[in-house]
Order: sequence, then structure tokens, then C-alpha cells
Amino acid sequence: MTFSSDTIAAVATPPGIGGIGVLRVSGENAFQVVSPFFFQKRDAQKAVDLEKELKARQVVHGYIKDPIHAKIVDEVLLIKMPAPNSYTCENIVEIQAHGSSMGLYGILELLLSNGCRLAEAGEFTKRAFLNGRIDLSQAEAVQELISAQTMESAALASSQMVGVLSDQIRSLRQTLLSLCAKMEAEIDFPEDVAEKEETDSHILQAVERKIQELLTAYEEAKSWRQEFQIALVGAPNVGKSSLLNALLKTQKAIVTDIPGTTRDAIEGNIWMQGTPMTIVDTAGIRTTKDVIEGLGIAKTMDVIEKSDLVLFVTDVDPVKEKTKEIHDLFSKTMKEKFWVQNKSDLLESSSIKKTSASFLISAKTGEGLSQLQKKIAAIREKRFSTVRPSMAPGLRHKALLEDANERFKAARHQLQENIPRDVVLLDLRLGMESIDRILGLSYDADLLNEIFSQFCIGK
Ligand SMILES: Nc1nc2c(ncn2[C@@H]2O[C@H](COP(=O)(O)OP(=O)(O)OP(=O)(O)O)[C@@H](O)[C@H]2O)c(=O)[nH]1
Ligand SMILES: [Mg+2]
Repeated sequence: MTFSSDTIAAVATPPGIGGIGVLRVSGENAFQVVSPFFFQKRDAQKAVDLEKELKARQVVHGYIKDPIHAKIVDEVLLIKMPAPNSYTCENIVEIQAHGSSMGLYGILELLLSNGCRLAEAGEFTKRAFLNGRIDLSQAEAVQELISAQTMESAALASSQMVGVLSDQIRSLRQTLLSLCAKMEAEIDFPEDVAEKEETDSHILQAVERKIQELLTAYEEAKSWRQEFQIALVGAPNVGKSSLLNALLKTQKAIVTDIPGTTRDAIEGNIWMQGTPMTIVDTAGIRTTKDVIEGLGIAKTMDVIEKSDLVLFVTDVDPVKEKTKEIHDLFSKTMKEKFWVQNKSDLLESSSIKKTSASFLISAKTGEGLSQLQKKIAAIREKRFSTVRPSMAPGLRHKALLEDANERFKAARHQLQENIPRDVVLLDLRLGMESIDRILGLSYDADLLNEIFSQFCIGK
């Protein structure tokens, strides 16, 4: 079964250098598109007819040759997957080549010259959806899995991808379909009705409870889906950029002894205790007439807003120690926060001693950095140590579930007030439509474009 008649091709692996790179061709003519270029022996004169000569789903070694120039483009492994047993439910050819962009795009060019077109973003997955292999929530999960920033969000995405969410939505849908059928029968044959609206209300109540459960799972999962962001904030010259560099183990930010060096937010990613996190170095806070520095300081406030944890960095030098501005900012920051006193290596010569509220480190010598990482990881763990849902709806599903729940609540109230069944059915059907949109049983082109345009080409 094929929905689209044209054949598409794309490089499925990200650009750049890699051990291998994969090309994917999908569509009715996938085998014919690739055939003229695939040779099983290096010096073979005749190309392989993929349709007739290759077995399905077997990995075959060979060469991609440019027949016009009689040149080998790459040595590859090729797999033929006939419809409907493939990712898209169409004929698919996957070519595993070497991971050089030049080589991969050389092969792609040959394919594009032979009756296929470049795939649009997400088009392979879109075809899998349109051909009925997966539903819309599963298709969305593919993208969520690819772009997952945390282990937990990857786990949520993969459970959604294999249909755990869909099963629950389908079971809700089944209950509602039966309820609608029963009510329709009651309208047509009122005298045959044995059970009264009380049962119908109970069914709706159970549906609402289930939807509420899903909405709660969405809220619980929200924090698991996001990467944990840490902001480094403080007065100029206390060593925020040095701390960023020390944590990232690279010279990402410029460090000088001139106050006001950093004028923009600088972001770096790091794994701490097995969790990916984002650290943002910010412009040092002080009163300044410099326009650019002022803009940087304004940006610092934005970064604080978007962060989960704020480290207020200070210096062991009494002059640079907590200024009033920093103190005020600390008090009014409603985020998880703590003081980090930097330059512990200067402590001996400094008149100030570590304050008990501060975490003492040295970005220069690395002292205290591993304890700091442990503390950060513990804060993240504590914050997210609520229920770790095994399945949760996404933002689009949440909005649809809320719509549906409103309709079902309205329907239940109408039942209790003995409003005619055909009016109740109207609300029930509208609610069902929202449920159907989660699975993509009902959709419009705009929705599909919105979802699949977020995908990468080749997926
Ligand atoms: N001795 C010592 N010096 C440090 C340490 N950390 C940073 N410094 C020095 O302090 C100065 C300022 O460091 P930066 O990292 O640029 O400070 P910053 O807080 O990013 O400053 P702004 O970007 O101006 O806000 C530089 O001369 C660093 O070498 C440390 O742990 N020990
Ligand atoms: Mg700096």
C-alpha cells in the first residue's frame, strides 16, 4: 500500500564525518532508482537488478558506481526492504556507505538523477503515518526521541514510539465509542433501554478520571523532558567564566583580569554524574554606562529566569565579595540557588574566610569542583525525585485531552439534568474528535506540516 506515488531519497545520518553514513530511498520505484548504480563485484560490468536479484531484508556487500564515468563512488552495504514490511510501508533501499558528506552526497546525486526526488523533512516518518504503520503520537515520538536532551525524555519518547500512550488513548476511544453507540440506540429505541443515565454518567466519570491521570503524567514528565540549566551569576571578575571553562574542561569563554570581560551569555553542555546539563556563564553584574555591557547584564536576568539552578559566584577577595547588588539579586531570585566562593587558592593571603553559606572552590586549581558537581547533581535529583512516569502525553496531546475533558464533563452534567440524548451526543462527539486528533485519526494538512517540519531530513 503506498500513499504517495513518487520515490524519495535522503541522507539519513547527520552531516559531517562519521564511521558510516546511511542513505534511504523510499517509494514505489526505490529498487529501480538504485539498481543501475549497485555492483556486487568491483570489476563487474553489469549492475545488480535489486528487484529480481536481491533477497528481501538481507545485507548485501557491493559498490556504488557512477556508470557514466565508470568510477566507484563508495564501497557499501545495501538492504532491500519491500513494501509493506518497511519503515514507510513502501519499498525501501538503505545504503550504508562511509560517513563522508562528499561521498554520501555523491551517491545521493546519482539517485536523484534517476527518477526520485529529495525527501522533505520528516517525510519518511510522515509516510509511515499516512500508510497506517504508526499513529500520529508515535510519529511525534520519533522526533522526540531523536532530539531528547535527557535520558528520561528519551525513555518517555521510546515508550510513546512503541505505542504505550496510543494504547491508552485507544482504550479510552473504545469506551467512548461504545457509549455513543449505546446512546444512539437509546434515541432510536427508547423502550428497549434497560440501564439508565446513571451508568452512562459513571462511564464518563471513569473516562474523565483516566484523562486526569494522563494530564497529571504530563505535568510530572515536564521536568524530565527538559535539560537542567545552571546559571553562573555574580559581580565582574569573580571567575564565572573561569568556572565555566573549568567545568567544561575547555577555554570556551574569554577570561581576563579586566572586570566586564563577558558581555553575553555563553552556554556550554556537560554531563554531570550521568546527566546532561547546560551551564550558562553571564555578564558580571555592576552599574555600568557601557551600553553593550548593560545589554549583557539585562540578558543575565533572562538567563536566571530560564535556569533551574543559579550559582552566585563570589571572590575570596573582600573587595569583590558579595556586593549589595548581588546580595539583592540573590534575595529576589526565586530559583534554587547557592553561593559559590571562588579562588580558594588565594584564601591564605586573603583576609576573608570561607563563609559557612558558601561552597568553596578554585576554578584555577580545580579544588572543590568535583564536590560542586555532586552537589548540583543532587539538587537536580531532589527536584525531580517525584514520580518518574513511564509514559506521558506531550504538549499537543495535553491541549487535546483538556478539550476533550471539558466536553465529557459537559456531557455528564447534561445527562444528570436529563437533557435529551442527542444534545449530549453532540458534546461526546466533539470530545471524541479531540481524542482522534491525538492519534491522527482526524487531522488537517497544517497540523501535519507543523509536526513533520520539525523533523530532520532523512527521518
Ligand atoms: N587565583 C585565582 N584566580 C582566578 C580564579 N578564577 C578566576 N581567576 C582570575 O580572575 C580573573 C577574572 O576571571 P574571569 O573568569 O574572567 O571572571 P568573570 O567573573 O567571568 O568576569 P566578568 O566576565 O568580567 O564578569 C582572571 O584574571 C582569572 O584568571 C581562581 O580560582 N583562582
Ligand atoms: Mg566572564
